[in-house]
Amino acid sequence: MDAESIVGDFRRYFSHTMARDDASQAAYYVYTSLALSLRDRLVERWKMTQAAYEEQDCKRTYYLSLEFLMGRALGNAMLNLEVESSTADALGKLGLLLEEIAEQEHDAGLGNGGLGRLAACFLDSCATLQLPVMGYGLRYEYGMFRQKIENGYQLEEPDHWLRDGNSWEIERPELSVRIKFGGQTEHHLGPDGDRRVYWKYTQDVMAVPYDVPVPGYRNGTVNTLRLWKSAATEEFDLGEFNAGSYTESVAAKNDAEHITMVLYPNDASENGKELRLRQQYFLASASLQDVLRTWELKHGNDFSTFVDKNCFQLNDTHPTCAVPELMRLLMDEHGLDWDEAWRITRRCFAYTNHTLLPEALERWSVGMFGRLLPRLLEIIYEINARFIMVVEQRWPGDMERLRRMSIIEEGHDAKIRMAYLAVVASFSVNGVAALHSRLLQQYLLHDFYELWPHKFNNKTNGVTPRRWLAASNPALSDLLTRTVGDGWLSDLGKLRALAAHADNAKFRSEWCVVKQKQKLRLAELVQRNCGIKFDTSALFDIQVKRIHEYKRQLLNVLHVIHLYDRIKRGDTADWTPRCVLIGGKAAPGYAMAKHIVKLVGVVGECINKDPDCAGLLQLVFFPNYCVSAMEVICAGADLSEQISTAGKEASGTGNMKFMMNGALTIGTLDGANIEIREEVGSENFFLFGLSAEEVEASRGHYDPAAIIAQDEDLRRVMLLLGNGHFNRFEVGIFDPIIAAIYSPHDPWLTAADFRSYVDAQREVADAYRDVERWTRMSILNTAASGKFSSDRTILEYNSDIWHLPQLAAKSVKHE
Ligand code: 26Q
Repeated sequence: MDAESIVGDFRRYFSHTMARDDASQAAYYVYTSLALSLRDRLVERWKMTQAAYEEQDCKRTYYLSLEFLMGRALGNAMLNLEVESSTADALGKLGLLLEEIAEQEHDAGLGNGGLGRLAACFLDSCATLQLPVMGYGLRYEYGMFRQKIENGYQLEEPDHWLRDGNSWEIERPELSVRIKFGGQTEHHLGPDGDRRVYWKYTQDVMAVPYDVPVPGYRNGTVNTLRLWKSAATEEFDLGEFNAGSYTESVAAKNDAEHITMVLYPNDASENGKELRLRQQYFLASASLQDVLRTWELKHGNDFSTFVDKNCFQLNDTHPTCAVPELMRLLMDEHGLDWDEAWRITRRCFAYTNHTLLPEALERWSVGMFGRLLPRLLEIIYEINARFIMVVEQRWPGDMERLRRMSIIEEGHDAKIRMAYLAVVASFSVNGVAALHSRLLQQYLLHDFYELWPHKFNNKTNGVTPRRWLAASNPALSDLLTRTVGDGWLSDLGKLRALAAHADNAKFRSEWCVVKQKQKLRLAELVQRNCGIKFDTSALFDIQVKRIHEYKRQLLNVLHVIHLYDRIKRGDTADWTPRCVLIGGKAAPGYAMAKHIVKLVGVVGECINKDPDCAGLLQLVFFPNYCVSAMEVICAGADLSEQISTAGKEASGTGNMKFMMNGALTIGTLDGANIEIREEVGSENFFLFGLSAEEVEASRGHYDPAAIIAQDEDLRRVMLLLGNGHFNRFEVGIFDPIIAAIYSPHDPWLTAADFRSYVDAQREVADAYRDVERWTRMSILNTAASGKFSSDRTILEYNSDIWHLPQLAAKSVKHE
């Protein structure tokens, strides 16, 4: 672990494995050599950890997710191995800058946003808490697209992140499994009278696992993320096809390899694509076969203790094919009867819901599902038939309720309701923030809550302070350690002790120095990526997240236009200079989201080149927002925009990253904002907007035209938008946006919250001008952020749902 030995390995990898010399110091090879040197050090701990789990034969949880948004691994590995500063020094002596080397790594962008990043934070916490948890996901060849901006519009570019290789993964072809698609089922009566089902004439695909190490924080534990890649089976190359269909057979090989080719870049809806269902089943089947294969090695066909040793956490409904797949494997492959298989299944699965938006709920067409997965459809029908009997018993004769609760939505094109299937098959159902969990129980899943109240629980999200504080903000971390001592990084509640220092002027000035330093870093990033020089003495006002109407980037822009209007009117007494940064990706098929990106661009262009705005206001769209960008952004933010329509954002997790780094939040009573405000106190949070209940109550009598007519500021903003002030040469491009704001059916109530948003922003501006007050509030935000460590979240998952032992890997070493 000493720097000399790491650098020694590094030199050997560079000169021998990479076969480079000093003349070809292509930065990427330097990075790869360092990554391999560190990986070697993880591998030893990895083997130890797995041996410990094996030896203890402990219960394990499998986190099934279509997305793991891991970002970069190098900095994280160095932090966790505690070799960062010594290695940086040793490399420095070779004339190499660690920061520059680390920049070479491609983000592992295997996720859309919140749900995928949550999975990554959870893995980090599980390893740090020494919990035997393994992630199962897909090894997409192309991760989340790279966002380019051309003429203000988003262009998607494929992100071939594996092109230069991935030093962190280890291929395990010997653990490949076979996945079936298509074909048909045959039901046979065996000699002893029991029914056996055979799924035949299938087109099979191989699943090849790639393991990625997940190191815990300085504790010797290394857990595993296992990612599956699809590959053609041998048959495609050999027999089966006669000479004449050679090309077809090669094409079919291609089909197989397409399954894990690309991540679907939608963070809601765009339902019903067959390839997406293939991906979901591929993940579910490969992962379950993997678990059952290891089970068989030890226990043969004895499944009597299976539920005591295995738990599957479903990250939303995306991997819910695992439910009927486990039933199939237990019955058709292992000979269990229905009741035994069902008893096991419903005690192994736990389901996390991440959305209340009806358009984001997964429903698969029965027809398509049956063609692709005929055996699974039979099983789902049987699960539903038996479930319907339970409902019938609880509410005799209540046909309306039967229809409402059925897993199969009947109709001209019948659909499978995946959320209902997940609820029926799980022993635990959780939302991701207190409000969200309550709304699930009261509305979306109310019938199920009445039937099985004991299944329902809340697990408020969290984020890992290792990445989102220690790695992203070393200057702040140093100050925190100097102030509250060691130990806060694995027990974030310890940050509470900071509060006592908020009244200390010297401490506040140290705090400001750190923030200023991080704002400079962010300003440099903005300059590099956007060509605009931010004024680092201004308020850094930031909204980065997927572009979606419910997140209301539009409301943010309306406020910026209002500020611009004030400047143009000369209403600038007591002005607080502001730099507004908006970033995020739009789903490629989401036209309105793409209009919003364009709007940010043109309004920004108008403001940034207007001399009247100089020193007062800037607005920039940040292209290609991603994990590694957020590491710089969250450290440099003053103000965090969390302004979704109340009741729509399940939790949010960016809000937590900003808070930890000392940003103040302007936000609605939505998702985890409510808990953030509770923790920090209402006086340290800028609240505005309707509550979730008020949002619901407004349905049917929302009149935006009247609101706009009565609010002089909003009327002027809409005038600027409507008269083409920002789009002189592209007439009409914002008509859809204007129409949406004016629509009495606007589900996001943008106009309704404008006044209270602008008023809250006024309070923000006033507070920021009072440096001492602002700094106090900033310190108190970091001090109160302990609850939002994913360590707390994971400890709750473990004590309420998983019940895993915490295994100290190191102790095994000494035995
Ligand atoms: C569904 C069908 C077909 C293709 C894609 C999808 C799909 C993919 C990703 C649907 C949804 C997602 C991602 C959802 C998501 O990120 N939700 C967010 O989850 C966070 C973690 O719990 C919350 O903090 C956010 O509030 C929630 O929006």
